Amino acid sequence: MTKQRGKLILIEGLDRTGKSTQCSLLAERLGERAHLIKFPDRTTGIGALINTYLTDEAFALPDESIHLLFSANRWEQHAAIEGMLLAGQHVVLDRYVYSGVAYSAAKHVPGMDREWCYASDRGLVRPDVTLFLVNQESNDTRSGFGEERYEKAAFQERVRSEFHALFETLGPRCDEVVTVDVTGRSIQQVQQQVWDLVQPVLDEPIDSTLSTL
Ligand code: ADP
Ligand code: DGP
Ligand code: NA
Ligand code: NA
Repeated sequence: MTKQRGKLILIEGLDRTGKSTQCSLLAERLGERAHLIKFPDRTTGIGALINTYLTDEAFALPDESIHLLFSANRWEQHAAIEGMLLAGQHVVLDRYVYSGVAYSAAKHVPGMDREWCYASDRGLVRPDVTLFLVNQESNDTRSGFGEERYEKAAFQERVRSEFHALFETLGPRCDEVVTVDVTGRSIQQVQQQVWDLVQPVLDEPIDSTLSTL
């Protein structure tokens, strides 16, 4: 029997909903068969530019340009992700394509609609499951909120609407997007919920072909 490919597990959500916390805990629990990749990956040259854009409001770039840089940053890891999955490793992603579409489309720039924003990510590996963390309460009391460019309550509301609209337009693929309500839940409670959702996906038999976005 050929070796099962690994599964691509994505955690999405607004800023400070607990994505990074949950991704680390999940990767830790999955053990040595798992890799954690965070987007944006600020460690590359493109990532350094993105970091400057996010942390320095005075750093000006056209909205189209920064969108394509975020997308290019995901493409930088494409071959590595493919390789790990085909080698039987699981990959946990902290943000990915859906953040790309939701944050950029939320700017409401003429011409930058959801389709345009999605286009540059077409061909990336499709996640096997996406967990969308939602906090009904505002995240703005969570530590660190407000430090970066997009962390403003009004803009976050627009991103929230874009995420919902995007998941609705994905149609049947939406079966793979599961909303996780983190409101009033402790880190440990959310972690258990995440684990209960991910475990059945890990066990699902699947052929070695990777599908793409
Ligand atoms: P994100 O990656 O979504 O921006 P983080 O995982 O960095 O969010 O968490 C943001 C802050 O909220 C951190 O200080 C973290 O310790 C805290 N936090 C994460 N999950 C919870 C939770 N379930 N309840 C309370 N605080 C949390
Ligand atoms: P994080 O490091 O997870 O806090 O993410 C950095 C910020 O960048 C966060 O506000 C979400 C935003 N972001 C992530 N991906 C994209 C993208 O592809 N396009 C845009 N415009 N913003 C993104
Ligand atoms: Na952030
Ligand atoms: Na994070």
